[in-house]
This record gives sequence, C-alpha cells and structure tokens, in this order.
Amino acid sequence: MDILSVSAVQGFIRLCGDGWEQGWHERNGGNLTYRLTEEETEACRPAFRTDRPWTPMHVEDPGLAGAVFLVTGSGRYMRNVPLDPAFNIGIVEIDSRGGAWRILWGLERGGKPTSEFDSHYLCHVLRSQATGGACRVMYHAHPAYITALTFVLPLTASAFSRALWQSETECPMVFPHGVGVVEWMVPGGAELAEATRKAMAEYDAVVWAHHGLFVSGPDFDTAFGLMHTIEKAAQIRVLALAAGQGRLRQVIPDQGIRDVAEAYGGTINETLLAGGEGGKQHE
Ligand code: 2HA
Ligand code: ZN
Repeated sequence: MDILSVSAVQGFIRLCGDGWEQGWHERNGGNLTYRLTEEETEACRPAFRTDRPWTPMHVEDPGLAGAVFLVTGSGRYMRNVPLDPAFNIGIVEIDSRGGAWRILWGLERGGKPTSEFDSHYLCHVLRSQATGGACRVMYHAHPAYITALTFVLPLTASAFSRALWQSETECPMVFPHGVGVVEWMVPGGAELAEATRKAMAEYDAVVWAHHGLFVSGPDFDTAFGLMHTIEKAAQIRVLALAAGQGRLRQVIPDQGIRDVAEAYGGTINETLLAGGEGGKQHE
C-alpha cells in the first residue's frame, strides 16, 4: 500500500493545506504532529527505514516511549505539504526512554521534525494520559486575530476564555473548559515547552502571547475545528472592538454562556467565567 493512501497521512496533509488556505502559516510558520495508531503504523511500515540515527530531544519523558508520530518538518512550509509530502513532512519514532527520535519516513534531503517538537511531545504525553489515549493531534498556527487580542487583553485564561465565549455563540459548546494563556517566550525552547505543558494540563487550547495558538484534539477535524472556532470568535471580538472604538454595547450574557454549554452536554468553567481580572473586559 502506498503510504500516501493511508487515511491518517491524507488527513494530516489536508489539514496542512487547509491551515495555509486560512492564512495561518506565513513562510514556515506553524507545525502539526499526529500520534499514529498501531494499525496506521502497520499500514505505513512497508515505507519505513530503521537505519537512521537517534537524535536526543531537550526533554525526556517515558510516557510515550516507542510512539510513532507524523510531523511537519522544521523550516518547511505548510503551503508546500500537499505538493511534496515526503520532503515537507515525515514519520518519527520515539526511543524506549522517551528522550530521542529517529526518522522512519519522509523529511527527505536532511529534514528534521518541527522546532516545536519537544513542546508537542510533552503535550502529547500529558493529553494522552488525561484523555485515556484519545488525544492524538497537536496543532500550532499563527492566526492573526487571536494574536491581536494578546496586545489588548490581560494575559489570563479568564480574560481570554470569557472574551471568546462572549463573542460567538458556538464557543461555550466547543470549548466549555476555556483556553489557557502563556506569556511571550522564545519559540522552540524548553521554557515554552514546559509552560505549554502546564497549561495543557487544564485546557486543550493554549494562546501563545504575540505568537499564535496551540491546540490539541482526538482527530484532525476536532483540532482544526477548535483552532478555527477560537480564531473566528477572536476575529468577531476584534472587529466589534474596532467598530465600537473599544466599547462593546452588549455581549452574550454569563447565564447565556452557561446555558449554551449545558444545552450541548458541557459544563462551563465557572472559575474562568467568574472573571478574575478579565471579568470586566466588555465594559
Ligand atoms: O514552526 O511556528 O513557533 C515555526 C513556528 C515556531
Ligand atoms: Zn509559531
């Protein structure tokens, strides 16, 4: 079987192209990783080579030792993924200690996994454990509107979650637990990886101040949909703030936010809704 006809590989490629179409991946911005199931790994195995060297990560965690990931390439462009998958993406295996990777397929001509792979790996370990193994996707993008909000809102989970819930009716049903926020840090470093992992213990989406958004999910549709919903709500918020010269006449009320979450089987994160310093954001 051709590796490009494996549905997980196709879904991965499609998400990269879709993210580019949305305008979220200027140059080599953003990255995507997906933890393959055993069946998917077997379907891809005829295309694997196992003679490549192990490369140590900056982090070590045995939580997903031996796991196999589809990854975008460091310095490679989302825009080019559908045109040349074997150059722009790859499949890597984690060693038995959870501290190194080696390339099994793809990333041709000297490629390596995304510069954010350490962040992705730590978050995979955490979210996989938190969801009984259901979580498989980590997706990082540079959407403009959620990033714009990091210049005007307090950098707190409460301020962001509440602003987004208030701005689009879909939000309380899509992410009732809210979104986390991490202050500005140098990309690709252990510090950002650790801060993101901490935030991911509570939230399946984390805003990176002045940089972008990091989301997780069980499959490509859910992860892409979460990125898309958050960015859409942020766009509405920014447009409304601009049109109202910083003042919003009304927003979706707190009880409405609660009711939407409940109507769709969720429970709103009351701590975030109660507000903290973000509580008065709409006034
Ligand atoms: O892959 O987006 O955060 C490039 C980046 C780093
Ligand atoms: Zn980035």
